[in-house]
Amino acid sequence: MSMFCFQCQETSKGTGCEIKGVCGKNEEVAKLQDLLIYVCKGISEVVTKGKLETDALGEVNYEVLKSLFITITNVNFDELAIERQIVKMIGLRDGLRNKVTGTKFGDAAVFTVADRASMLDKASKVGVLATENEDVRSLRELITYGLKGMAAYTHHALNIGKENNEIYGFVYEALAATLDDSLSADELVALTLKTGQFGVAAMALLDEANTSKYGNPEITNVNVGVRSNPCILISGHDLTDLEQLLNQTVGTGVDVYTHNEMLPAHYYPYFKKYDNLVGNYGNSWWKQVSEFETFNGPILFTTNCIVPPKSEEVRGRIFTSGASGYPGCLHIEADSNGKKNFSTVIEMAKKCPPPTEIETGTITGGFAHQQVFAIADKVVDAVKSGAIKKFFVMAGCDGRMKSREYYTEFAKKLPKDTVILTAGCAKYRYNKLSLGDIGGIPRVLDAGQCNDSYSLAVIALKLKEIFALEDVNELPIAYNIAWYEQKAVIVLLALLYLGVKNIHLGSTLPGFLSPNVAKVLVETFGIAGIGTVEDDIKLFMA
Ligand code: SF4
Ligand code: SF3
Repeated sequence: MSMFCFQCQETSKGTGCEIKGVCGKNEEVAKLQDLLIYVCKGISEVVTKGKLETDALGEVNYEVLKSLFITITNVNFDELAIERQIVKMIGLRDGLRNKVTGTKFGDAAVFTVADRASMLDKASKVGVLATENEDVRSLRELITYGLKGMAAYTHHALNIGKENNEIYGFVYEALAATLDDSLSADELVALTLKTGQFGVAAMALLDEANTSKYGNPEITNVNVGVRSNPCILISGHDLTDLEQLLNQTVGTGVDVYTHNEMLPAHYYPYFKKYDNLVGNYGNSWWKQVSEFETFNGPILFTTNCIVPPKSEEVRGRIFTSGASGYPGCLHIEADSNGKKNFSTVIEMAKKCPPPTEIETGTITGGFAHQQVFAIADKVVDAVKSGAIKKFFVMAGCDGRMKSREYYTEFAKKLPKDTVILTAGCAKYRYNKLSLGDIGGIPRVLDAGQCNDSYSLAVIALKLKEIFALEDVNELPIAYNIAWYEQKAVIVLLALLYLGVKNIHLGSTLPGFLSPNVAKVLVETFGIAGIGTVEDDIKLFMA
């Protein structure tokens, strides 16, 4: 076995990628990512044992978040960038460790590597399989993947200038705990739930950051057709990159289109002032293989999901920023003030043909908490009158597996008196269907990006209050969630922490859940997989 990774839903055979990632990640990248996680654990050990105050750790906080983010599925395939990050993190770790005296540290806090070869050698000893007990391994990875998702959201909030030191403190505490052999399985289960608690805090922080800067999302029809100007496609989740790109393209004659998880940017009042923010091009991430060919212009990835480009022509048009990276693609670094210079992207756009139209029409979204509260009376009346029988939370991720067709079928076959609440790229499986509305309330309410699943939780808690219920599980809301990468893991843990039971998770259950850990999730939280569309609808509607 040359590598081992089982962090995402598409892991090979449902058990683990061992030669090359289904995502395209090669052995070197996989191993370097393992080592990057290990050095973050070492830093966490130094911070926790040394009782270092997180509010004095500015750069370290930022780089730990970025390192975790780099290792999320489809974020960064660039060996050199990851190698450089490892070197940087070892330097930061050693700097911190030198401040702590009289404490004995474990290997993660002290190991050294001289070059790429020694990094790869070290990585093969500290990856996922270094933990022999499969239940402990499963819990450690579940926590680590939750932390990766949390780090991504916290990183976005930090880019907007919002921080929460308690989140940093928890990240260090939890990462350090994954090295601690004295912890029992029960203690790790408790830490898993605590990860969910901080997941809620991270999503709330990002929600506050986004809405305080860009306003509250509002009902919006987003154009999916094209204009005839040269153009740039921006993908991923980072709204600050979009803001900077729009400011730099104003008046240049270059149009900007959103892609995949950047679609919800259109819902924010702030972005409506840009005439050259034209619409959304294409569908969810995995369709980029053909859609980037017809887009014709440069593509900027601010985060996941990157699919390795098939042609040199397309690769030459891809740019990355933030935690993302791809070998041979220009990475746009921020300066010390967080400013990014996108002039190379804009100049390339001017020389490219306009996009080829692949569809026309609009998609509707913008149903984050504030917008839903604004129509709350209507929603509550519809529930009371029986016009709406049930809500289905179908948030999460999309993926390329055939089994994902389930979600399109499910949406199509749901009874007409039901409403889908969605967030994340999972929505592309049904957001272009004509599912109609119930008394003016669209049957698909899109809150936004995957982190905006937070809005769906806020809405559920508000409904619980309005209907004066004891328990959030008494609401007519069913949860049929699609997961793919680690942000969906933190969303899931957050929902569990909020007390949501009987979540169905698909299209397959995580390969990193050992039979015993899966049993705990089933028995304690009623977690289940998916079945056939007909059976599941019957079950949910019962
Ligand atoms: Fe495999 Fe997913 Fe890991 Fe990629 S991220 S190597 S597809 S488990
Ligand atoms: Fe999608 Fe990659 Fe998860 Fe933010 S962008 S939800 S998969």
